[in-house]
Amino acid sequence: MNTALPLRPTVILTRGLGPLWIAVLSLLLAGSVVPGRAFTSADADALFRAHSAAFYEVKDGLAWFKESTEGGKVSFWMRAEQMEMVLDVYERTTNAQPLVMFTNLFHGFLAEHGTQWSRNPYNDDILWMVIACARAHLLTGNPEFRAVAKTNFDLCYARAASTNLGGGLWWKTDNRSKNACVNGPAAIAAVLLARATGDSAYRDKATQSFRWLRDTLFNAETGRVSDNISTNGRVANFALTYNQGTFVGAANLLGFTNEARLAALFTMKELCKDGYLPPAGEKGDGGGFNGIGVRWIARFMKDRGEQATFLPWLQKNAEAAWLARREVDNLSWCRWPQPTPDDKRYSWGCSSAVVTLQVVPHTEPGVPVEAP
Ligand code: 7K2
Repeated sequence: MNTALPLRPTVILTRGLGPLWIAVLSLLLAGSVVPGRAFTSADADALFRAHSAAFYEVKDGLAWFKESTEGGKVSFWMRAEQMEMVLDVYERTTNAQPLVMFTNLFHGFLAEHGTQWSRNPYNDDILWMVIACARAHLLTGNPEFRAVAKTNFDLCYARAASTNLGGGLWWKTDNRSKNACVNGPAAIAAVLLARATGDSAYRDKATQSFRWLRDTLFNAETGRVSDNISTNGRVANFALTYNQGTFVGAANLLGFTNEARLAALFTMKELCKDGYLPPAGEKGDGGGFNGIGVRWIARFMKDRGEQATFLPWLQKNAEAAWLARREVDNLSWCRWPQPTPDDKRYSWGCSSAVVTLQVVPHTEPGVPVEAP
């Protein structure tokens, strides 16, 4: 046997023991392992297909997402983030279909909001859509996506960046608070734009936004990312999975690996119950928070080889999201492991499960996932 190979604790424990003792020990340890847990890439396909069938609408090459199974249209930022969900599908599959959908959604978005989004007072809204477009450009090379990403990042940064409170970007144009949901996304958007344009000034802006966020809203002992700071200096210290996620994403892209790990650990250990991500309200902004969190934590895990710490936890959530789907149309809501009820569902609330199944590596067939 090659003793240089890393051994699982159970292997170390059972070395040199007779078969009977191994059987007894395995029985004792069985409590920490849930047998048969699995989800496959076909399951990831199925959840996306279900979401598209329920919510994706297209007319004359212009697409949008319905707000709910009963109709309507999702808001600006939920639309941007569900476009990111479509890119997650493309990154996993490299199929042409999600790219066609993204392009239709992009043209649908511009048809409604134009190519300059300064009418929207929320800086975070603009930055989410900048991230979606910059990602799409990096995946396809399409200059149309890069052009709007650049124009809108520039106009947003110009109005949002200020030296008040030590730097960072304002949340809204009324300049009353600086929030994690702007500064994490700004750092991510700027790194992607630096890559897309070759202009290193974007990378400097990314580092500045991230450093301000870290120094102002991040607790370096616990990994908590507090939500925002007001002009009077008061910090609202509630932590949400999407803010943890964009912090992890920005830290990872900029090489702040320790900070990324701490914020990811906080999400896993402090925001989860029994390892499950917090159940979100479906109607408001929260429905897609866990999808955003998982997207960036999974990316960090893969980039930095942190699977030993995070993969069992992420897979536990992915499997729960899959198993929570309802029979009638395969939609899965954002409150797994509870099963998805049969009544009205929201597209944004059903996006977290779709994203999670795309970005978390699927389990090996037949190999159980260990409980975190
Ligand atoms: O208070 C901010 C943010 O700091 C906080 O994390 C979330 C919690 O709420 C708002 S951000 C939500 C807004 C995003 N832009 C568009 C608006 O429609 C939306 O309310 O949910």
